[in-house]
Amino acid sequence: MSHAWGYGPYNGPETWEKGFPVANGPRQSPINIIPNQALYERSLKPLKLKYDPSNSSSILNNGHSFQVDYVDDENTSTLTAGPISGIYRLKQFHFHWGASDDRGSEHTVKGFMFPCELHLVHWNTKYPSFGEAASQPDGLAVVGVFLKGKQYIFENFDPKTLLPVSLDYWTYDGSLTTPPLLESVTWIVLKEPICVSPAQMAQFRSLHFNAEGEAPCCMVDNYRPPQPLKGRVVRSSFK
Ligand code: 1SD
Ligand code: ZN
Repeated sequence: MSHAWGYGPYNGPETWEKGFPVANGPRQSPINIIPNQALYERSLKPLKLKYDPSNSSSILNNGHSFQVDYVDDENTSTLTAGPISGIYRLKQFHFHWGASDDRGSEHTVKGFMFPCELHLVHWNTKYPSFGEAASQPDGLAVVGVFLKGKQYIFENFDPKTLLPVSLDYWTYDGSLTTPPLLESVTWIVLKEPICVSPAQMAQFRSLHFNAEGEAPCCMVDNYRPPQPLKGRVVRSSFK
């Protein structure tokens, strides 16, 4: 394996606590969302997403997922309002998915797993860089979008095309879902899934975890299962 941590039997989520004790911390992600236990809060504002497609810079297989990176030296692609204050800049987006359609999302809704989950990762510009923001309690904001089968294809790199019609969301204080599992994320999970075709899911599953020259190992099941809520409240922007 080219990475110490991964999603296999010997380096998967159950083993991460050895290298990263915060795996058992008070605000870990993902979680199971139980809609009728979420607290509707009228004061939760609509999300404002402003994305400039010309900021996308590269697409890569990072060994855990595939990821599209954005240039983030100016406030050109940003997330504001919603549950956060200040300006958060888009850094990258990536996906988590299963080997088959019955699993793959990290967040679950009433125990239901979607085949795939998109994460749009933003950092708080009150800190000097993504790296510094990533260890602050209000450093990151990740928008999670569920993907379900089986209707149409999205082909544009404009992240806005990856969003559903409704921006109704659940929000809670959580963490990165991969090591180092830092507890720095305001999670914003959209209620409405977007649709993806079986052909496109097949393309995700045809990616490889391994580096060139290593034994081929399909990139599937790259999700962390839900973690204990530990008294946290999930709030919703909708009734
Ligand atoms: O899994 C990603 C990881 O690849 C990296 O993007 C990190 C941010 O530095 O975020 C996690 S996640 O919590 O967005 N899944
Ligand atoms: Zn993620």
